[in-house]
Amino acid sequence: MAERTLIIIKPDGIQRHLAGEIIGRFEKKGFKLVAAKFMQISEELARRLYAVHKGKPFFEGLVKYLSSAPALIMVLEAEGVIDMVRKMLGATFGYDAEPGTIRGDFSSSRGYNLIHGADSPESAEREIKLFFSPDEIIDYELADADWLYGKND
Ligand code: IDP
Ligand code: MG
Repeated sequence: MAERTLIIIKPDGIQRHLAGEIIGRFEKKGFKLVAAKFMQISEELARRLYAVHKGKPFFEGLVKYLSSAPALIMVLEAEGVIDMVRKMLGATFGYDAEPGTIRGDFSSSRGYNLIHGADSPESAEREIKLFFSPDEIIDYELADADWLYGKND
């Protein structure tokens, strides 16, 4: 099985009608969608997701933001997907993120940066478990896998 990562289109991404745009980028890149869930994240779950930031000045605002309205949570699969997704997100603050990245193209904000992506294999494993049970993650083949992941060496 190829590497998996967890992404969340945060409440501002849904409210600003950017979900299709964001998913489209990952689809076109060739990542395999293996799980998806649309839900309003509870405050408690937001606290667990962002536990590493507990105590920081922005923590309470972050929890409130993430749990304020529905979000779209997805698991994407591909070799190297964790780092590729992080590059596609761009820097944390919208105003710092490079054009061409999701945050760079669509966010001018500090904290309201549209999307979350796990930052390491350990985070990905932990975060996927927070949102999905094993039977909610679908194992299947993409018909164009040879073209998507082909090697010419
Ligand atoms: P990341 O999402 O790029 O991994 P982290 O540093 O892990 O960034 O921060 C988690 C989330 O917390 C960010 O995506 C952003 O929404 C929010 N955040 C981080 N730093 C600040 C801040 O200084 N002010 C407000 N919100 C922040
Ligand atoms: Mg982070």
